[in-house]
Amino acid sequence: MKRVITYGTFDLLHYGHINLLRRAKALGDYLIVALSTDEFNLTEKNKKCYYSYEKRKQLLEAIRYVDLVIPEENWEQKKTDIHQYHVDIFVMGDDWREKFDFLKKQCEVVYLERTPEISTTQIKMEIKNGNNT
Ligand code: C2G
Repeated sequence: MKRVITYGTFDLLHYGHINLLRRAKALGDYLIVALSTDEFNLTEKNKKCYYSYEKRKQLLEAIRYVDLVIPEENWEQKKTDIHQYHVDIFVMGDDWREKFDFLKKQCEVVYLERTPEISTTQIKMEIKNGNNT
């Protein structure tokens, strides 16, 4: 069984996230999503989430591509996660290209092309401006 892991906030879940999760799962048989906690988002990523960790976790667990959701509490846990969960492939969107190449010693590292023209920030802005696509 090939095990894949990816990390993120996944706030205001959108089709860019789904595209990423679908392609990540297609690389293996079991997909783990390490979901950024509210505290990690606030203190380390300067992100105030619209949905709480529990609600974001509930949404991710409802996605057919996702097999397990674990908390992402700090930047340093990736090496331990890869070991603890016997991960074969680490996947991130290519906005993170090269940032996690240090993990290549432990597993395959794959950067997938981001879906253009959609982001949580953009959704928030369009709602604020009253635009609907
Ligand atoms: N993503 C994408 N296309 C988009 C938006 C996001 O492919 N239009 C991908 C990102 O590249 C990332 C994943 O979806 O791989 C989750 O995106 P975010 O929730 O924005 O995650 P991020 O804030 O980048 O957190 O330790 C790593 C961090 O937790 C990543």
